[in-house]
Amino acid sequence: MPKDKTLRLFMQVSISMLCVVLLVFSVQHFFFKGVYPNVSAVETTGNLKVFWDQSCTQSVITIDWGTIMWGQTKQIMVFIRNDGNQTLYLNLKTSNWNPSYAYDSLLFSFNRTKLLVSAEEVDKIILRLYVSLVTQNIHKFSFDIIFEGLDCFPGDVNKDGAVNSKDLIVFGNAFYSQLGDSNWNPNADINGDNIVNSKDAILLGKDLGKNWT
Ligand SMILES: [Ca+2]
Ligand SMILES: [Ca+2]
Repeated sequence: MPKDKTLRLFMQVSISMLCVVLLVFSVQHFFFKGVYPNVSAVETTGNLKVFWDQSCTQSVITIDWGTIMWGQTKQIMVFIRNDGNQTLYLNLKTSNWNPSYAYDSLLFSFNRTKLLVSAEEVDKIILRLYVSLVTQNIHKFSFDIIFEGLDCFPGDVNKDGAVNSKDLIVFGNAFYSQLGDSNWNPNADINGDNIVNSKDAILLGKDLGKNWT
């Protein structure tokens, strides 16, 4: 084969390969542009713990949200466990947004409507991160997720997150009961002296009107 013909063939092959590379790069850039992989640190307080599995063998230390397209929502499933012997109020919040304005365009939420976590209870939570179309100037972000396990109000006798007339009814049913009685309710024994009496009523009264939700 003549030398100039070989050179021409080589040039044609090289240009073709360059075109393929450029095409692949363009397709990737067009279809996969969005916020880049990001990781959230996970913190817990109280007796609350977070795991990847329902058997609670793998603790969640960080959450990698991966690459998310603009206008999409990413969902990640975790499990929480109350390691204590008291019902906790779950307060799930975020902090340390970087850049700070990302907080306004990245919407973090979770699916759990029941905010109380019973002692030793394990429950599934779906965490969601929605990336709005106005985040196109954000290519890198980070934020922390904090699972707070807060103690319930002592006066919240029925453990529904609020201290109100419902607690007064439950408390009334257990009034003057002692440990072992048929109407004994440990939640009504607010001071923990194994009898439900006026001392507990006073403590309940101090919490009346308080509401976690
Ligand atoms: Ca209550
Ligand atoms: Ca008592």
